Amino acid sequence: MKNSLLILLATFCLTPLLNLNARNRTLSDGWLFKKSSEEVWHPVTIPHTWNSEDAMDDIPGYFRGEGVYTRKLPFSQSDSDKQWFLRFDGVNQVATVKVNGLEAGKHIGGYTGFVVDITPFINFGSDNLIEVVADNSHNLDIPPLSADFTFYGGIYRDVHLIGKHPVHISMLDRGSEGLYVSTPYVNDDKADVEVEALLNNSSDTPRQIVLTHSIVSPSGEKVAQLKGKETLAAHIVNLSVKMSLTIDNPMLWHPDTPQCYHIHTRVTDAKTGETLDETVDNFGLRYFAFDADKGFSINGKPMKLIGANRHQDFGAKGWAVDDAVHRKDIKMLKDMGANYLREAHYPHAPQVLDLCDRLGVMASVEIPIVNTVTESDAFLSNCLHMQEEMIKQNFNHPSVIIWCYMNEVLLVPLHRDGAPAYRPYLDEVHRQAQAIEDLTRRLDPTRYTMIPFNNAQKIYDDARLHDVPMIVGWNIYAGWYGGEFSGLESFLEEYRARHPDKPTIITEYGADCDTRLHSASPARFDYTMEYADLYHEHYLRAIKRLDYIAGGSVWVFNDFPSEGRENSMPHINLKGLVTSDRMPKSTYWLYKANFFDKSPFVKIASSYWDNRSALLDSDGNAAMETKIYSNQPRVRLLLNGVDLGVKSVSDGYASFSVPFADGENMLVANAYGADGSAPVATESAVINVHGVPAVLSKDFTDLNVMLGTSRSFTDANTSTCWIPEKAYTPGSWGYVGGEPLEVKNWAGRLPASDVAVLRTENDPLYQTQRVGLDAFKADVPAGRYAVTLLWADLTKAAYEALPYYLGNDVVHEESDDTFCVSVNGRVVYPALDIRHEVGRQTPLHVTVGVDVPTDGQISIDFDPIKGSSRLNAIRIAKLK
Ligand code: GCB
Repeated sequence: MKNSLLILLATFCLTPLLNLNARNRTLSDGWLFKKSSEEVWHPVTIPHTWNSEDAMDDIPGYFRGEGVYTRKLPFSQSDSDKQWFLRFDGVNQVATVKVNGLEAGKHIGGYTGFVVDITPFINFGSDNLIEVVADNSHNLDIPPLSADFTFYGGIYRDVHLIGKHPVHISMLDRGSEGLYVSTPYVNDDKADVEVEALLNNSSDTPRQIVLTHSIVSPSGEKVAQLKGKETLAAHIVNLSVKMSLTIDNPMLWHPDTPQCYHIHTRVTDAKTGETLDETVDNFGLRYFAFDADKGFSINGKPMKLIGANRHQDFGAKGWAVDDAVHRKDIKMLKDMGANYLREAHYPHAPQVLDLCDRLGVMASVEIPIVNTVTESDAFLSNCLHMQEEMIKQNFNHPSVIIWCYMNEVLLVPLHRDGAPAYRPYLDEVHRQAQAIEDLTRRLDPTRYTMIPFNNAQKIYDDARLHDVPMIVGWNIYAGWYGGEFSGLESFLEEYRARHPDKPTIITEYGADCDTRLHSASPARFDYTMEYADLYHEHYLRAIKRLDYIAGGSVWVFNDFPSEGRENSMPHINLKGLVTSDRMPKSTYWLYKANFFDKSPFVKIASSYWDNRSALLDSDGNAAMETKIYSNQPRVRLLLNGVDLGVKSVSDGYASFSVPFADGENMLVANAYGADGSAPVATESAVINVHGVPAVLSKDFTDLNVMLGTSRSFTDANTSTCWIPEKAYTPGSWGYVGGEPLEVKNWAGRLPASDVAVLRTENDPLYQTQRVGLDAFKADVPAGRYAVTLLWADLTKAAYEALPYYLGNDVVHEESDDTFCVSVNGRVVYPALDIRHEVGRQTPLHVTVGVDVPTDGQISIDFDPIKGSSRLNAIRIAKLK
């Protein structure tokens, strides 16, 4: 380490940028790929993953092993005067890079970038063969060992080819840019800034250079030029050159004013003035603090951190997404009014934090230690390596305020409380945490550190983990995995009584919801939008109210793939504020109504649900509770031109009972300011309601009913909306006898089974059942009908406990129920045993034609032969 000889502070003229980085280009095309065990190569484009299909199919598991990528890369003779690097932004999870058959570099860890110097392996004047062997196998020495997300394999982020003059700003410090700007002291009046550059000279001769940092303020004013002369010895790597300056009256970075200073660093030849290398970067000046009583403050003012966790996938692409996805997400988060992002559970693509800097989103970034650790030095050493890469690669981002590690690390302790190895295991976790903490504080004393715990106070106390990080994060799911919403507050109170001095964030909270499922009587684990709305309304109120909570990050911004999950949409964790292809759910609008303050905003809840079906009441309407979200104090709702009144908005919403008519409905929501009668924001939605009368008239077309449930479900492909069951009464329709299928987990009864149903996308249609019913009857006008009966056996062969998926310990009772099914006296199945007919978890459909010559009844009768009768759903369509 060496300080610069000469530091020159001056105003200066910014020379036009030579942009030597033009030699920096991505290598996305021209790659061939095959799994190691395969013979045939396939052309692919980077970003790429080999798991986009098998992570979503019906076959449990996905390929975790080795894949090989190759590509030709020509270099001319004239290229030989440069040093050549490949930069990989992310390869999951071990990568071996070969050039012309020789190993040029190896990297462990799927979420941080790395750089390989390929110069010594290049044949200049010819084609070269680049080969990357990627391996996403489970590896006890590499985190994550287990987690609730799919570990997609492959080169799933960009690859860059970079050519540099032999004298250059280093690329060889843990994948960083070789330039670290830190801001050890900032207040409203002045900011101390330290700049460290790492320099390399790969040539055989020493070189005299001038290192210049030109700093420009956010408003474009030249602030300073730092200059130093250096002699770079031959073959020197990572020579550290530090300079510092003080900026008076700094323009502070803040989520509302995300203004960055700009630094242009140049290495020039001391004699000729030739530019040998240069780079540009941003940094920001801000000061912030976490306090155990007062929460978070930035630039001296309190601010609640409000935002979400994010995973890095999109729709069917898995992790192999391009830039646009990252940009869209951060933009959507900011537009929701959020000021905070937790990159979960690993560092995301570099573009994410660039955008956080520019849009004003504060971030915490973490390495992927999740659920458990391996008690080995090899594991710890990989963790330390990752933490160092993460910090160095993201060092200059003003958006980063927290370095994080070890998510819920005691969720799956390798040894149970009371076992002899329990205490040594906790000591080992503590040792590893302390080592990562010490490294973090040494590398970056300007930011906070955090460990997110799962809600099990005792084990974290036993492990003394509270003592290690500067902030404790709590992942709390009271009211989802079990208990009541109010469990949130009682949990936090208990914790605060034990650890009154620890700054705290709610790092996770959320409830799964499937935009296809709705209910007028929402319940825990029904996956309906309405239950998630209630959950978030409660949590949001608490987070706003509790001053000592620094903030909260919703689990999770986007629905994301988790291969082992089974629920209403298998392989997907559905707790997103937006779907996996980024359609906002109503919870997204709830947050926007509470936190977005740039312009007046109003939104009708679930307006995407524009094809509904519902039972008509005696007035011929289908009344549905409808929330209107707004950041304004009052909202008015009009239905088909009729004024439903003005209501005050509280905590971001007002609720209306809307008497939807059968057919097309026009909803118009107007938002008003505190005074004034003209709306300041308006939104309209057309909602088609397929009204189902209690008494089926000759105009009726079809009746689609799910049994054993109060949910309604829309088939996304056909827009058919299935409504909940009701009991039969003479003149009407419905079931006779029976009970909803009883599904239980450790926390009590669940409203639906979460067994994945194979060969269908419409799992919810089959995941509820009426057991022991005698009949389903419909009194119908004369005509010809098609009656379709739908079943699936909801027992499961074997289940593997997923630690993070606490709903998955459902008791699946084996049944070999056998029953006779007849329609209007005609036997359809003399002895139906669903599982023997089609297998477990598999849909069974049968459609029966029924002629009703005069007004009468369709009666589907069930006679048990062994055990109980069952029915999952029924469709009665009038054909003639
Ligand atoms: C958690 C984990 C996260 C899971 C989430 C869930 O506590 O940290 O990885 O995805 O719960 O949805 O269960």
